[in-house]
Amino acid sequence: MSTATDSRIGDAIREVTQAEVDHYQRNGWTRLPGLVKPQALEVILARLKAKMGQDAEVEVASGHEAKTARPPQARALFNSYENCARTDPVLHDFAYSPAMGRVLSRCAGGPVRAWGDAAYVKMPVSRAGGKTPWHQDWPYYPFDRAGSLTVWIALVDVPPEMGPMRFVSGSHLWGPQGRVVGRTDGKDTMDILPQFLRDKVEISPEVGMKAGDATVHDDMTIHSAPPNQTDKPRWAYTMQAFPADTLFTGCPQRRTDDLGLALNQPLEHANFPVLPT
Ligand SMILES: O=C(O)CCC(=O)C(=O)O
Repeated sequence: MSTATDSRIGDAIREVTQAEVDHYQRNGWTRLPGLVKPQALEVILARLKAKMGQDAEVEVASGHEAKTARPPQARALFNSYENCARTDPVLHDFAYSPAMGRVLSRCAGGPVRAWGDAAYVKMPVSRAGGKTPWHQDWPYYPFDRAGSLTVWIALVDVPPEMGPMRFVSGSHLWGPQGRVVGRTDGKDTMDILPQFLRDKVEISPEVGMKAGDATVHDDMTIHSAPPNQTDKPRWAYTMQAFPADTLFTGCPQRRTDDLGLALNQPLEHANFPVLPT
């Protein structure tokens, strides 16, 4: 499907350091400056723009998710292109490369299965873009244990005014704190946290990112992003994974609904391969 030249795109991802892994495991997030080399960013951005348009004006979904629309509250946060790698061989070689597998499995502390990739483009406030509310990712997933994680790669420079993500350090150890998407009262995770946890909240500094810089966060870590106050879309590419031996809980989820997964068994399905390392 892909050529030898294409498959080298994964080589553009550097190794994580032990200090970065330690920071991730202690805080539930870490920064990975210069994770992806510029040449690969250009290729990725060009392939996303070919589908979404130069200004990300078109939303795209591939694979299983294409059957179900994203909830309106989620659509307000970004214009997205879900599961790009399922149909794009070059993006597949990037997201499912051993180098990407090593980043995710070293942070997770063991083998991981792919959950999926996506482009998330936060539109400027002037084009109806909003903030990303404080939330956890994990409460939406059909996993019997914690440990799923996300690598978030800036495809363009993301200065503070463009809305880089912020994390609540240590909150990956606080357990699930509720589902925010779907609430109708406008409250987010920070609003509904019990007071004893709110007293412990320590928010990561708001640091601008250069194109190619990345963060990794545990999907239990509470995180958010301010609105994009610039006049340019904030292009980001994400890849998610979860511990390979996680068992399926049967919780409804558009990514797993109707796949025929067996309750209380590993998510052994072509959509969720164990990532090579
Ligand atoms: O890009 C953002 O503003 C937030 C992304 C996010 O919540 C995630 O990748 O889990």
